[in-house]
Order: sequence, then structure tokens, then C-alpha cells
Amino acid sequence: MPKIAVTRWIPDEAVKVLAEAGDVAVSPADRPLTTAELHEFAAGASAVVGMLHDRLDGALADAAGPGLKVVANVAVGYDNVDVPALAERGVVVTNTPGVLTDATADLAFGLLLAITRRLGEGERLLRSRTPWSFHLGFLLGSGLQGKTLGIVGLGEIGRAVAKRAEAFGMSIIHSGRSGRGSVSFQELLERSDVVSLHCPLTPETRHLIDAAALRAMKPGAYLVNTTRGPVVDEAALADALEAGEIAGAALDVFEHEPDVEPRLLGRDDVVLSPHLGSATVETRTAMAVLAARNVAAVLAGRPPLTEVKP
Ligand code: 8YV
Repeated sequence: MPKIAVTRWIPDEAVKVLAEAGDVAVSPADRPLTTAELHEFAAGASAVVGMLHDRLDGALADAAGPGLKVVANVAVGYDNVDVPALAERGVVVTNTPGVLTDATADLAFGLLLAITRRLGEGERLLRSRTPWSFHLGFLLGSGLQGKTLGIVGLGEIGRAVAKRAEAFGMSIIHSGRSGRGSVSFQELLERSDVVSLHCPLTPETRHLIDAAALRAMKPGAYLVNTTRGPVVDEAALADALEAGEIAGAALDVFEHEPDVEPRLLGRDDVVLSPHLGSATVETRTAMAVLAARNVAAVLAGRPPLTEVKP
């Protein structure tokens, strides 16, 4: 039976699918493996099921050995995977598009509501047992109706966020190449009341939101990030918030994940969640099962369901 190395806990439903295709070894560590541990764990594997915190590259394939056929990333993003290096070694790469679109769009919209309606601040106020009473000027947020949402990266998740925003009476612009609402990135920054990031992390999008981009945003605007942390220059974001250049930010992902820029942690105009975009029972199960089906297909000599082409 081929060895299938799974780098972190996955739901039983996915283990069952994998168990029909090979001998499944799930890392018992309740943390990301170090590179050395990952390489040792993958030795002799025909398939590696990896997480977004694993570096899945040529060195991993070399450590696994010539029997490695497939690397299945349990995420739609694959900036942690060196696809060309794996392709060179004849290894198929797969990801998990589609199944996490709604969950991630829901979380993005939840963060948007949390930051514009100051829910984090309100929660902290109550939990700190601070005395309060209702009054007309208390913890006022910013309404969404008639406001403009700027979507950076109009893929499946960006479109799902647009759909939600339309239902809330927002108008949508995006920096996608064409179609209704398409504007330049610069115009998007200048016009949006909320900028929501949905582009993948690539060399081109690393620090796309830098000091200049933040300066171009409206002073009353908010930033929402549910893609990858390094798309935002976190130090520049802290500077921009300190200088009052934007009104707030809601972040599910971090530049140096799991660490968070310390200056953001103490700010009331920041809402933070620990990479929960796809974190529902249903979605995480669907992601893991899709990854497992990809592995099973490749090991059986069939084409994978969702391949990342080099
Ligand atoms: C996240 C992800 O939960 O699949 C991915 O690539 O990172 C998602 O599952 C989401 O993008 C973060 O909000």
C-alpha cells in the first residue's frame, strides 16, 4: 500500500477516503511540523496532504523520494507550494477551490460588519465591566447602505462577497480586468468606503496594500483582509491607523502568521480573527474530503479533480 503522509489532523471523513487508497499516517503533533520534521515525516510517501503552514516544495519532494506522486494542499491558496519545482519532479499538485467560497465570503462580510459597527469595541467594553448606558451618540459606527465596496481580486470568493454586499445596499467596484464596476486599482482605493482583499498572494500582490495604497484610501475607509497576510504591509497599516489615514481594519490573516503586529493588538479600530475564513465544520470537512479524493484519484492513475497546473 502506498504511504499517505498527512501533516496535521484532518476530519475522519477524509481519513476514510484516504484509507481506501493507501496507508495513512497523520502527524500526531498538535502544531505545524518544522521543515526538518516535515521532510522526515514525508520520507517514502507517495502522497502528502499538506496545510497552508507547510512549505511544500522541491526539497520536500526530494525528502519524500521518487515515489511521490501527489501533493494535496488543503486550501484554495497555494502560495506555500512551489508548483513548478514539484511539476519538474513529476508531482501533481492539487488545491481545494469552490468548497470554501461561501464560508470565506461569510467571514469577510462578518468582519466588515464587525469593524464598521464596532462590535469588538462593544464586546470589550462589556467584558471589562465598564459602566455604560444607552445614549444617541454611543459607539456609533458607519452604515453600509449606499456605500462603495472595493473588491481586489474578483474571483469566486470576491464575487460571493459582492453578492452579500449588494444585499446590504452597497455598490460594488473591483479592480478586475473587465466587466461592470471595473476600475483601476488606484481608483478603487480612492473611491471605496470598504476595501476587501480577495487576490491570491503572489510576488505581484505581496505588500499590494503598502503605505502609498493606504494613503490613497479615504480617511473614513476600512480595510478587510481574508486572503493572505503578506498582501498587506502590517507595519504600514499600523502607521496609517495611528496617523488616522483610514478608519479601521479587520484582519483574518497576518503577515507573519500566527504572529500579529503588536501595534495592531492594542487598537480599538482593528478587528482580528485567527484565520477562520473557512472554519466551519461543513467547509473544513469538504476541503479535506476534496483533498483526499484528489490523492485517491492520482494514486489510482486517474486525473485529479482540482489540479493546480504549473
Ligand atoms: C481561509 C484559506 O480560511 O483555503 C485557503 O487558502 O486560507 C481559507 O481556507 C481564508 O482564506 C482566510 O480567511
